[in-house]
Amino acid sequence: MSIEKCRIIELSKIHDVRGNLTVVENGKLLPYDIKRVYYLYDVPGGVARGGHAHVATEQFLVAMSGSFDVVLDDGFRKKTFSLNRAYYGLYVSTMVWRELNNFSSGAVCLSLVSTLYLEDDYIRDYQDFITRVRA
Ligand code: T46
Repeated sequence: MSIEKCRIIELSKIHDVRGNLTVVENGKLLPYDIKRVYYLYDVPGGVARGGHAHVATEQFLVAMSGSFDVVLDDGFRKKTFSLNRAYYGLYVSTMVWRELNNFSSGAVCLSLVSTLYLEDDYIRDYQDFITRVRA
């Protein structure tokens, strides 16, 4: 899958004197049905997460708090996205290697996922990934 499919998606921001509210509804904005939600938090400074690709899973990553970078690689091109607001996120398509790094203190990464958890969906070996995407 090409890295071109991966993109920032803006969410609504409903603002009033009490603060902001952002909503994500299934069937709207994201190009898949949300089947799972997980979040990364208390990530120690200097640590990277990810380091794999997914065969069938699509995800939408949001910096709910703080900031971090997402480095995407489709086997031909690499692109880095910096996430630091709760009202937009990064859509990550299938067969894209991702690494998350540069986590700020207090960063929380929310992920809205198209599949239930299945370890068989992960490609955790980079050479295996390159072989598959270049085949
Ligand atoms: C991704 C990046 C951004 C589960 O049991 N259920 C789950 O839904 C998930 C996501 C993980 N796990 C278990 C599997 C491992 O034993 O939690 C442990 C840590 O998972 P992992 O090493 O895959 O964590 P990350 O941060 O490297 O990757 C995660 C997601 O797995 C991945 O899809 O894109 O966050």
